[in-house]
Amino acid sequence: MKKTFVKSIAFLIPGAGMLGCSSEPVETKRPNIVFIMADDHAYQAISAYSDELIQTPNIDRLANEGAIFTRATVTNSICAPSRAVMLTGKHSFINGKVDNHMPFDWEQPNFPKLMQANGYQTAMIGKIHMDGIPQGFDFSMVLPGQGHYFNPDFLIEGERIQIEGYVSDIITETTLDWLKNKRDPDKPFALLYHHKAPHREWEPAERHYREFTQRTFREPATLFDDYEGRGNAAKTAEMNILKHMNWAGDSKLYPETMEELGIEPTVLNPFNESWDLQAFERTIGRYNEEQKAAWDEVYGPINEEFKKQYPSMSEEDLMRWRFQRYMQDYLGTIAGIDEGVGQVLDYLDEAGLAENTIVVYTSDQGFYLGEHGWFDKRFMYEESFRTPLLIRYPKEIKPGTEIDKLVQNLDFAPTFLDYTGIEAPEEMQGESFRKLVAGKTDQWRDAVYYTYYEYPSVHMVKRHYGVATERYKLIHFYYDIDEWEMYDLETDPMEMSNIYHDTAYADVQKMLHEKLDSLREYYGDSDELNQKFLKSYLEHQARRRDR
Ligand code: SGN
Ligand code: CA
Repeated sequence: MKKTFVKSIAFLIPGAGMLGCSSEPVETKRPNIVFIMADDHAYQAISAYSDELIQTPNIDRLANEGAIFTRATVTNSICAPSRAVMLTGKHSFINGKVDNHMPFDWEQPNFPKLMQANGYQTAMIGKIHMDGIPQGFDFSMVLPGQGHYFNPDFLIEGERIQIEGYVSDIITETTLDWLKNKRDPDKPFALLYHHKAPHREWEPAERHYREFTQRTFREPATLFDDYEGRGNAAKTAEMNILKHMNWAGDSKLYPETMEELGIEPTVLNPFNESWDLQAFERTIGRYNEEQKAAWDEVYGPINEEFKKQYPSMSEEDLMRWRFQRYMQDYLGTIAGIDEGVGQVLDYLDEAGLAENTIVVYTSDQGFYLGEHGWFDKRFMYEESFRTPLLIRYPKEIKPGTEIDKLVQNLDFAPTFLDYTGIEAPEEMQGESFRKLVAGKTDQWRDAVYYTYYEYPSVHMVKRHYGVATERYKLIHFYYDIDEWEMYDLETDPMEMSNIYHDTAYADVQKMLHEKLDSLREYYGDSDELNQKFLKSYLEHQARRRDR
């Protein structure tokens, strides 16, 4: 594969700058779609949901001028599987992409392919996290795998190119360039604008880490959770900010600081993996001289201050310090996304496209910002089960709409197809929420189904599946454990106490078991399928370890 290094994105888009100024509105009948997805963006970090941590005025515009969903969830809270569900409208166990490691079959129908076949111009810019050239797009520029924050490589129709700069800015500039110069004004378009941020290891742009490292953020009530009252799945997960974060990559200690203080690199999971020191190399190690100097100027003094405090710090102090460090960097990366979203919305206004364009903002899943002492996702507990969802479409959605129904990422493909007047194939399992969000119906499903497979693996979250209604949740953890958990979100919104064995809830338990069974049957899931995926996962893992 040829590898090129460039300093500006203007070279990358074929025909860029050649169409001249195409600001006249496109075909007005069928709507355009700008589908914005971030990676690991917790709803707690969007001010339309909660303004305790950060202001996101541009993302909030979508809620103010359109709708906000307060209980949007995912079907499988992890990156690549979530994207596969989003594209195909099918549960993981049907589309086959059950975890980050299994290959994705690009041959199956997806909504961009269907739109392309029906006269739409389509583009995919940013993170997709799946091997193979994305199918269904007239133009694609994607990060290989997780991608890097600074000076990242991109795959442009198979060619690998390194671009100097900050990843969120490059993704936004490419998106604007596509809209301005590559878009065919005679066709409606579907544009997937997909950020890498705020994925671990949380590296903000220089202009933001200066600001955010000065701030102190509120701690969640469950930061010091001891996992009593729940089963072994929560107790054995490796997502604790104090115990399982890398000191170098995540908390931004220089390897020399660690050595000086005698801090051992973090070691994780039964395979005794540690990538603590390498994490520094693969993040800050990639910066050019100027970027590194700016980083040193801000993080150098943080390291110095930590060296002074460390000898007298208790475990509790360390947890607090690591939580603040985490928030400063995580939220700093979100500031970069919010600016990008603002630029894209401004362009839609200027070009006269806002009225006829559906703009969606979501994440591939939610994320823990210290709740239960955690970072990362994967669990069917609320913070990672839910995902932010905001949508603006002035023609159909009233400003300030709030929807608390149980929509899922499973519904994106059928919803977009519905808006564009294309029939969704029978095999798609989601439902269109077009009428719901337009206020034309309040009929909606009363329960959703969830599955999670990636275990044993990083963060050690056990395999599980479950059902959620508006009020209750029932989860079954299986494989090397056989435990049921049940929660009443009305009396226990933070999910601190498992009521599965509480006799006062016997009727609820029975009702949830029935719902779970019927949803598994309806969507085509079974214990046999779980066994099949487990077997291929363990084989795949054994092959990797043999190598
Ligand atoms: C990496 C991260 C994990 C994360 C997975 C999956 N570690 O392994 O914390 O859970 O990706 O994330 S890191 O130190 O390499 O960043 S996902 O968003 O792709 O599913
Ligand atoms: Ca993710």
